[in-house]
Amino acid sequence: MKAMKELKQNLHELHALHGDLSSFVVAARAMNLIYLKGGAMKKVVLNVEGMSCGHCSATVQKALEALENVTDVHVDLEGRKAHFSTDDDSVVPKAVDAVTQAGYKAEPA
Ligand SMILES: [Cu+2]
Repeated sequence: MKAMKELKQNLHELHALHGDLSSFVVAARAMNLIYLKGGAMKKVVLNVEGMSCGHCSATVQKALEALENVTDVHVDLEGRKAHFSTDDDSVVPKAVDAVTQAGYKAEPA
């Protein structure tokens, strides 16, 4: 846990420099997550069929954002695609299921 202690010390110094608690907490969480998981984030693209308006893309967006280990969700209505980041490959079929449950057709691009 020595590395963790050093990480906390570094973050404390960062905090002292910037004096912004919220960004400090966000940075600490992100670093803690990377430290604990040791995994690299991977970008995933799904082909999504059936979206016809902003309401559809918002529905797909929400369905994906509700999943664990999914971040940076971006739904491209015109391009008929959904993009997100994850460090967990098992999330891809779950994402396909979530979009399907929301009423659209999805498959990994
Ligand atoms: Cu729509």
